[in-house]
Amino acid sequence: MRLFIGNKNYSSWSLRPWIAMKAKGIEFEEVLVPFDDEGGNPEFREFSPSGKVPTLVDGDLTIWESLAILEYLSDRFPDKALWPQDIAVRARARAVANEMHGGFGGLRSQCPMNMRRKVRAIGVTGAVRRDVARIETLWDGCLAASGGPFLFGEFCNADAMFAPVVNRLETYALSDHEAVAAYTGAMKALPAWIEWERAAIAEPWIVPADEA
Ligand SMILES: N[C@@H](CCC(=O)N[C@@H](CS)C(=O)NCC(=O)O)C(=O)O
Repeated sequence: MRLFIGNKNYSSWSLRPWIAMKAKGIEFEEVLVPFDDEGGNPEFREFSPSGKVPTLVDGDLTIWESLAILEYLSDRFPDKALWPQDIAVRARARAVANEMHGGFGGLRSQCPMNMRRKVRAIGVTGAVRRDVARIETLWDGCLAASGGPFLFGEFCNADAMFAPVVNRLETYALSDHEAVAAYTGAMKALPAWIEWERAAIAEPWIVPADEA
């Protein structure tokens, strides 16, 4: 299996399936194709029907869209518990993963993931503040119900979807909620997170549009 990803410093969508596969011990070959301009990279079209990363290639099958990749991995590796076992808990995990995939536009557009950026607050709009408040409520509720350390207990696809948000809330100093601190600690202690962050910091590429 090959996972095509973009710059580790900036490509939040790429981080999602990458961290899920690493955290769950799924073997894959990583193919990093960096963004060469603000509009992405025309080379992405060579392996991705949408022209975007991440894209997973498994034999003859090509899957794009981060959440579809995570769903495929769950089907392909049922023993890896990429979604919670219990049907009701799994439904909630899917709801929060979908909420992340389709929402939080204010936070996503104004506070790009940037693994190498030093912690520093920036002026943000009400849209970002509303996104952060919703994330605090969501993480707090999930952690209280599951007992942590991840949203539904053990790391699952919902955590993969929120992994880049951990960086955003921290690097732009957006929250001092205790649930955010606890979840950030759990995420950043994952060997997979540490491996990604280390590689991201060592990258040479700067994308000015993502340097908020
Ligand atoms: N909805 C897609 C979003 C993918 C996406 O926007 N990826 C960015 C990199 S993080 C990209 O490939 N941008 C290049 C472009 O838009 O041309 C997913 O969930 O995978």
